[in-house]
Formats: sequence, C-alpha cells, structure tokens
Amino acid sequence: MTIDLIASEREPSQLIVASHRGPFAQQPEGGWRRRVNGVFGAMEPVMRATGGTWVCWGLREEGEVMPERHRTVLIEEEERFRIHEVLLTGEEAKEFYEGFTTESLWPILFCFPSRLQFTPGLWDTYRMVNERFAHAIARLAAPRATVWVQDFHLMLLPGLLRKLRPDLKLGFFLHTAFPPPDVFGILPWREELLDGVLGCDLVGFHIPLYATNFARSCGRFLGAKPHWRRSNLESHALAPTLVCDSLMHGGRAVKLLSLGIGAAREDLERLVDSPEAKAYASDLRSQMAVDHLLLSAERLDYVKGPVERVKAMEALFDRHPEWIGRVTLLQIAVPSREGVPEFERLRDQTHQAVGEVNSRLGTPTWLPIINLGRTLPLKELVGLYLAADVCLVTPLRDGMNLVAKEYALCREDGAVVLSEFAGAAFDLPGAVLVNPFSPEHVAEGIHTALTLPASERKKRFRAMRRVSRNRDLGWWRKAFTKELEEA
Ligand code: GDG
Repeated sequence: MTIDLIASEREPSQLIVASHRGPFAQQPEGGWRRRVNGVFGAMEPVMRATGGTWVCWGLREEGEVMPERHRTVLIEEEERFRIHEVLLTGEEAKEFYEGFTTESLWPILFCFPSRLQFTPGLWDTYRMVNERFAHAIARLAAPRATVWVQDFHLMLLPGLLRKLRPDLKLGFFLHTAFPPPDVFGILPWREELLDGVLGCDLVGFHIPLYATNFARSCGRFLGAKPHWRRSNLESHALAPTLVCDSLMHGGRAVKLLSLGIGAAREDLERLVDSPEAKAYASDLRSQMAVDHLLLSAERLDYVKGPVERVKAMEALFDRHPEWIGRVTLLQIAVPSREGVPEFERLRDQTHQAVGEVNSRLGTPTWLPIINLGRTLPLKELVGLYLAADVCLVTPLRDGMNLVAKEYALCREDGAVVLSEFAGAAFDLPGAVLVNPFSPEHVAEGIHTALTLPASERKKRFRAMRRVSRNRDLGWWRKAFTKELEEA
C-alpha cells in the first residue's frame, strides 16, 4: 500500500480521533512506514473507513515556526483522512512519552507498582500536552462533532475539552488494563486523571473487570456514584462479580462500556489469500526441519513477559524431553520504547535468556528458540501465522492482545496458549489458558496444546475463529460509535 501525507488547509471536522501518536512514521530514506502498535494498527483501518481527522503529536523540526501541522493522508493516491499534529520539541516529547506515560502510568495500569518511577516536573509536561491537544481539537471540531480519545496518554483531554466545547460528543477508549483502586491510588494525580476521563459521555474498556476497577476508583477517590449490578459472568480470573454500566459524577451521567477490540479482518484476509503469504509459510516450514513450530509476536515490553516465556520453553524441554529437536519457538520481539534504559535492559535480558537455553539444549541442526528483534512486514507476519502450529500469547498482563485474535482469524486449525491475564482470555473461548508467571504451568499448557486430540483441537479452534471473525475491528468500531451516539 503506498502511503503519502500532503500539507493541506485545515477544515472543521465532524469526527476527530485523538491518540498520542499518529499511525505513520517518516523513514530516513524517504516515504512512510506504519508504526507497529496495537492502538495505531487498529485505529488506522477505523479512520480509513470513517474519514475525519486524527489528532496526534509530531516532532517540531528545526526552524519550524507553526505550533501545529495539518496534512491529508493519501493511501493508494486516494484521500482517506486528515492528520493534525500538535508539535512538541524533542525535550517535551521525551518528558511526555518516555517520561511520564512510560515510567509512571504504564506500570500502574498494568499492575506493576514496583516498576513505578516519579520524576519531578513530568506531570506538568503531561498536563501541558493534554492542554495543547484540547485547544487544537476545540478549534478543529465542527459544531456538535464527535471526538474519540484513545488511551492513557490523554486522560485529561476529555475533561479539558468539555470545558472548552460543551457541545461535543466525547468518547474515550482505554487500550490497556485498569488496576484495582489500591494500585491506581498510588498515583499522586489519581483524582485529576479520573476526573479528566469522566469528562466523557462514554468510557470504553476491553473487558468488564477493567470497567469495574475504574468505577471503584471513581467511587473511592472522587465520590462518584456507580450503578452496580450483579455480573452473572462465569467464574474466570478476569470476571468480576459486580459490574457497572454507568456512574454519576458532577451532576452528569457517564456511560461505561466493555467492548473487546477485534482484529482487522479485511486487511488480514486479503493477505491470507495472497500467494505470497502461502508461499512464505510453506517455504519456512520446509526449511525448518521441526515437527511443530511455535510462534510469539509482540512489542518488546515487560508486560508481555518475554523472559518468562523463554523460561517456560526451557521448562517444557526439561519436563518433556520428547520435544527436544522436534519443537522450535520463533519469537518476534518488535523494538519498543528504544532508548528507555528499562526497555534496553529487557532486550539484553531476553537475548541472554535465549542464548542460555540455546547453548544448553541446541544442536548444530536445531535451536529451541529463534529470537528476531525487529519488525516484520505484515505479509510475513501473516505468513508466520499460517506456518505456526501453536501461537504462544503469554503476557503477564495485557489489555486485550490482538495477536491471539489475528492468529485465530488467519487459520482454519491450530492452537493458542493464552495467558489468563490477557483480556483476550475473557473474549476467546477454546484457548489453552496458562498462568504466565509460572514457567512450569506454561510448559504444561504448551504440552497440552501440542498433544490435543485432533477433534478436540479443531473444536476449540472453531470456537476461537468464530469469535475472531464475528467480533472483528469493524464490529468494534460500529458498536462503540453507536453507543457513543446514544450516550
Ligand atoms: C495495546 C494494548 C491491546 C506484532 N509484531 C509485528 C506486528 N505486530 C502487530 C500485531 C498486532 C499488534 O502489533 C500488537 O497488538 P497487541 O494487542 O499486542 O498491542 P499493544 O501494542 O500491546 O497495544 C493491548 C491493543 O493496544 C489494542 O487495544 O490489545 O493489550 O497493550 O496487531 O499484528 N506487525 C508487523 N510486524 C511485526 O513484526 N507488521
């Protein structure tokens, strides 16, 4: 797909999507590439389908005098949507992204308080960036336009916008998990953050547990009044007994919605049907002389548990030596937050763990784990989905996890070993659920997936595939926007 961005005059927009970054990055050699990330990957097809303006931040180039940049996105030379960038200096961007959102918000939202860091002054940058987004959107939005804010980088934005433009319809979707109040309450800015999100008419989460945790925090820290009802959900590590569909705050009702995001079915199916993806898969399988290929694909991030997964593979070979020489894990670790020391350490720890297992168990003709630390073109990733017998999705915690859904959507048969702490475990029936904190537990899950009788495996996979196809990205977008219209 050819992508181009051309400078254009700004025009009032009826639909605005705001996320901290845009979907495309300029390549040093010229041209544009897609950023690899669940949120941008999901919102770009949404914008292609709906049009409108995507507001994000961009880097202010040397000598650039305008505070914002407005462009039209051409895909295959056709105008699809607009991108409006709020320009930040390198220092502001670093404080906002690598600083506050990465070191303070990310670990709390995923329940890793021991990784939390506070650097003085960064909260002010976070607020300043949210304010700049609010002023930009207040100028761009047509009367009574809809604004759909994405994710935790912009939690203050809805509250700020409601003050500037009370006529707007405001929705927010959180792509991460949301922790219980005892963990969220660690943040010294908890009240302002929650109050900011409650500026919306509708707040969406992947699964009911996150909505419940959010409502409990709003009740505890803001005195908001959630309407609780019994959930009647089946017992599950991610199923709350009480759920909340709306709450009262500051004299207004705010609707809460649980709506698990789905995979970009049309784009994936086009690739699955392409001769290239099929040829890639069959070449790979004939070159890799193993009975079973396992696959994991993710951004390199401690929440995804890359080192824990390597330990689980080692436990598999120790507990079930019959798999030695017959099973290989291909682990794709897309670079993420490059330059942040904690993430660079994680990359080194992952390489070291893979090296130890490979040097202990590998042979001149077989490696237990192949680790690729780079981004593959999407058609190759789809080729890998087609080639892999089992997809390993074992994050320590994850908002949803699209890889599990993409794998299920691309194939007719296979197996998914899935962390019980990924939102996908709530959505996807048929996966082999495991506790990712326990290498032995994951190892047994992999063994189970590899030895499922064919009829049982097919039955499980059919259930998974049905959900992934029916509740795809288009379904998610339509369901969210319908709820927002009615809010
Ligand atoms: C957040 C939440 C939530 C992966 N490797 C390659 C590649 N990918 C693509 C996959 C998938 C996406 O990246 C990753 O999806 P995740 O769901 O793991 O997303 P996160 O980036 O963690 O983002 C997450 C998501 O938002 C959506 O709400 O599910 O819980 O953390 O689409 O296909 N794509 C390419 N090459 C790769 O090597 N091209």
